[in-house]
Amino acid sequence: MGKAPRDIWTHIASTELRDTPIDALKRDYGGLDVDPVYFGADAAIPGVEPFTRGVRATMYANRPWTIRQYAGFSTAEESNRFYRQALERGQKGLSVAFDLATHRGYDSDHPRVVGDVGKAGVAIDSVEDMKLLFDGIPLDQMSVSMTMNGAVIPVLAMFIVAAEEQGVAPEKLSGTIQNDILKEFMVRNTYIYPPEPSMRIVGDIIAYTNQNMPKFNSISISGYHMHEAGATAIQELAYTLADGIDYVRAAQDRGLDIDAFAGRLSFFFGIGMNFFVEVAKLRAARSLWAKIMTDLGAKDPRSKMLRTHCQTSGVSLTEQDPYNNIVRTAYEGLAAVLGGTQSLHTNSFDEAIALPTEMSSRIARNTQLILQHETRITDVVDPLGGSYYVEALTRQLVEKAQALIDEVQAQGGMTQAVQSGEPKLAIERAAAERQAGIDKGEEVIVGVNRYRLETEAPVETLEIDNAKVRASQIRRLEAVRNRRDEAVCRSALDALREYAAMDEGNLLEAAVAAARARATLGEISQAMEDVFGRHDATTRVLSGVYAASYENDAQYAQVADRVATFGATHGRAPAIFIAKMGQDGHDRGAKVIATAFADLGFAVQMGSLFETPHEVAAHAEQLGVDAVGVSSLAAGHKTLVPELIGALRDRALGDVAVIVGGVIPSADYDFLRKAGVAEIFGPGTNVLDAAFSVLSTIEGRLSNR
Ligand code: MLC
Ligand code: 5AD
Repeated sequence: MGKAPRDIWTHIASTELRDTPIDALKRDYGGLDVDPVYFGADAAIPGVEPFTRGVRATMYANRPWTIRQYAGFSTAEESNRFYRQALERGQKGLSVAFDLATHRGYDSDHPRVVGDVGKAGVAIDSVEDMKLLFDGIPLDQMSVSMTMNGAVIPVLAMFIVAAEEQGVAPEKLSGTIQNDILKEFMVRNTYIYPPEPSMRIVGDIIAYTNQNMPKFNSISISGYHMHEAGATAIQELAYTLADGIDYVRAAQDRGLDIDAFAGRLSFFFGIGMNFFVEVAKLRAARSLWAKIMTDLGAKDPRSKMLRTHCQTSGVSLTEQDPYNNIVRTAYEGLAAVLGGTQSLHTNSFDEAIALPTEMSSRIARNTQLILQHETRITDVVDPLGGSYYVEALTRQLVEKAQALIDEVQAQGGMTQAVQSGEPKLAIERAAAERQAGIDKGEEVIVGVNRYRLETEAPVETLEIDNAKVRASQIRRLEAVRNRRDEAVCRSALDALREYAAMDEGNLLEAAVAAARARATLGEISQAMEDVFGRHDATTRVLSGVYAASYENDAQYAQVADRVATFGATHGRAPAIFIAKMGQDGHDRGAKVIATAFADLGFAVQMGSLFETPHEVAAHAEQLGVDAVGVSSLAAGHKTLVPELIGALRDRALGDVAVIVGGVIPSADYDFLRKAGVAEIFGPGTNVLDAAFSVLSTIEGRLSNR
């Protein structure tokens, strides 16, 4: 006879509760009696494999999820000040956002990152910066998540050394390093090295943390960025778990025992507006992972627990009527919690405009504090368990994601699939279809394609003077280089290069020595680049997807006709070059525009990621385009766009129309127009309207010639 579900649950719950009696979790809501958990006939038990109902028996009734807001901007001092205030005001864990220069392994004085330093996150060049970042924050007590993938070796090494110099040994460090490179090649684009050495780095980090940092989560296997790039729930689930399989195999291949490291693998999902689907997605993820890990040989239940962080969706938020975003984020946060997340970031309402201000981040944090302290939803474990609808959705997601995982496995796993580019294209297809649905009004976005305001009141935004940040970083870099023992630093870097070349030794271990000797992030990164090289991805543009979504649509036909008329008049199609400049790898918008414009009849060329303004101007000249469309989502526009316009003028291409799209605060519109930008399109722009408008601009310029 098996034990009754409630008895099994009680047993596990008692260990989680230690000295607290279970009855302490009971609640009285004004005469209503509430238990910490409810069971149905199906015997699914929270805290028991396959963990569909949650990885802990007691979940939030014993310990609420961690309020962990992702943040970072400008210098280490400024970010440190921001963290300390957030912690005083109710935040429970830290989560560091680095700037794109750091992500891509460049010191702040590198010529390719002039527009990026301190912009989308905090600039970190050396251990000295890292120490300032955590000044006054005891690293043996605070769990710290670091979103770092490309430059993961120098950043984790600097974190370890900063803690060491704070008197905290590695075994005391708790936190998470994202260290998920496969999704970088697919959607997030902050890779540095080619896939193969990149996978070695992931393995080295799992091995090092397994040995030296038992409380540290070695990886955060992320679906969030796929979600943001437009993936469906099935794609997000399947590709993320399939990435997880490859990481486990990579660690097993180097002789690690699965039960030794698997308990420190963690996950990260995006939570959008399709409320019940998002709840079911987390439940399905746990159940799928438990089975996958069993199949891979795990025995310890802890190895089979999918523990996850969640972040509400950035793409679901709008530039128009931005206060609506507070409401959206609250619902998304609720879905993450009802899905059983361990840790959560709720976005700020000014997301589609700029980095959060102190005010908008307070509201975002309070959204979680209100969920935890006022709504009473923490009292009962998995309150949606047993809902006919949620259970049915969960089962369907399990089945369909499993089918896609099987497909990926049949093709040799995710490392292979990523190199073929198939998953990336599948996600881009889903993104283009979704955009068409929004443009056609089939999917309603309040304040954007329905109930739009005639005039928008501007909101205050955070502005970072990146020239100032860069100058101060350069000063500190010089001081670090002047003060260090050059010979010690060189020999540490040589050892690291040697480890890379010999395919032997642990790269993180070597980097810790280099960081201690005050080698900079750029130098540590370069030592490995000397051996591994820098990855150069080819950009592919889909065709036909946008057009297919618009079959028999009158407005679409009208715009396509006008493009055709242009062709008849000029003997060629209107030509546009779509550019991504600086280290900003957010390419969903650029890809959607490229696909749509090409389908409408434009001659579209898309540049590679990470180009400089001068490289873009050279392409524009070579291709003889009418317009350059710049997509900017990482706040580099005020530096990079004027530079581009200057470079075009230098080539006597002053009448090529420069068009900017992406996340641009309205306060910058004037600045950009004065610099010579012809048109600016923010988030929420209808793509057909944009195409029409761009065509008119091009025609206007041609008739003025
Ligand atoms: C939890 N605990 C319990 C319990 N619930 N104990 C008893 N009863 C319960 N009910 C214990 C846990 O076992 C653990 O201890 C401790 O409490 C902490 O709980 P946790 O659940 O592990 O939470 P946390 O420490 O917050 O870890 C969550 C995580 C981790 C595992 C998901 O990986 C994490 O914090 N991830 C955050 C990732 C992140 O912030 N990413 C930002 C990405 S932004 P013990 O001893 O077992 O550890 C991004 C954007 C971009 O990527 O693109 O730039
Ligand atoms: N500070 C706060 N939030 C950030 N995000 C990205 N960078 C930062 C930062 N520096 C959030 C946004 C974005 C998601 C990837 O993370 O919500 O959509």
